Amino acid sequence: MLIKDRATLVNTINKAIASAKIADMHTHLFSKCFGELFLYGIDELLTYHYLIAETFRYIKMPYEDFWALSKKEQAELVWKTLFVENTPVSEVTRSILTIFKRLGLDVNNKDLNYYRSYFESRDLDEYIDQVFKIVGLDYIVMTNDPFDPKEKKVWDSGYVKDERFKAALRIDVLLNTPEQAFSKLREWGYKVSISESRTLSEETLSEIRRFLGEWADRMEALYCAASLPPDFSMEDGSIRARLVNHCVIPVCREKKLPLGLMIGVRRQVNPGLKLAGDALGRADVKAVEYLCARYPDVKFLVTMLSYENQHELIVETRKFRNLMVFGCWWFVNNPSIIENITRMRMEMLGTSFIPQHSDCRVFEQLISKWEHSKAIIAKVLVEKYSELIDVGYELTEEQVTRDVHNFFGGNFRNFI
Ligand code: FIX
Ligand code: ZN
Repeated sequence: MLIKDRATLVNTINKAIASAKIADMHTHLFSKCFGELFLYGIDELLTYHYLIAETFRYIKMPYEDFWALSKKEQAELVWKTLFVENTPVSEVTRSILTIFKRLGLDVNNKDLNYYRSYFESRDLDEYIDQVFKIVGLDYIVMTNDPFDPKEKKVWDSGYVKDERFKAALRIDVLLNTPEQAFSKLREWGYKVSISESRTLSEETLSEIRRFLGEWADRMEALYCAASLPPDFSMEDGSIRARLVNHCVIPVCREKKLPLGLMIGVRRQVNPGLKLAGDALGRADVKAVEYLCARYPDVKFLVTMLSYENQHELIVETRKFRNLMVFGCWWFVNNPSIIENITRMRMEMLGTSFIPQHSDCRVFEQLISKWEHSKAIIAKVLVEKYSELIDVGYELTEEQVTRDVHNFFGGNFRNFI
């Protein structure tokens, strides 16, 4: 069916978005079998590290005193500070209101216990179905770290496969703190060591490949991933670069797994804030170029944290078919920036990219993160398609539906 006017265009885009089966390719959510790692409910929502960082903009309490509070008390303080004493206009505070609205709650009630009683009465299985349905999710991808003791315990015993929660093998510890990783690996029976001259023996490299391969199989990982600092380089002779070249790349190639690189995070610039204490820095896209050019038979999923890196990453993506740019990560996951990045990507990549992932840590955030992103992506699509219609291009509903479905899942599925 031909789209002739703007009203039909808007309607077609909205319908296509509503019918898309979303693949959320990077989250920090866990399936039910991970027990306490499955975070949901109002107290978890309010103690999300994005909200804690904002709370400290207003309160004078020393960091230690805040961390000494129970989770419920922390949530109460965040609530009072950001939702009662101040206006929730920031993206992450607005997100809480979106969640309330979609779940049919009163967004004006100031009594936290009103919300608590709603969340406490949820049956988890029904709730997972309900939220997946509200969002239009097919599946989400977890972040699975074999070096996390709480998580490893579940993989060792008690893991129950749930098709809605797929795995991604996360290797930050190996690449960013190799000494720490090696000592754990030795504990688990892998013969690895770093010599005094900081060389890695053939046996060590082979044992690390064995470790990665075993965990990728065990998790049935869709991809392997790491977050990296702004000074990430493949040409600095570092242990990290050697591990990537000699272990990570060969395993990704053998197992046909893309390598996800999330570049630009400066961890713990303010340790007092704990998880909320990370910042960012502008990185050098040359590391991405090096990998894509040197390993054309390996696929790379890349996102960058600094706003300043976004344009050059798009240019790299135009140069390499084995590179897929994804999402608006963390500090660039704000409406004004998402809009700009999405527009820039469409202008230089057409529809061959993954516009969003959610990065959720708390289950209900799926609702707000996707609702907000859908609205912005729809806005950019209206603008871009209108330009085609204005020159007399015959745009069809089928075309729009295909493009939208690719954006929200198809491009990820095809790439991996
Ligand atoms: O490294 C990551 O995957 C980041 O997304 C997290 O470390 C970060 O804390 C976060 O939650 C950002 O959204
Ligand atoms: Zn993340």
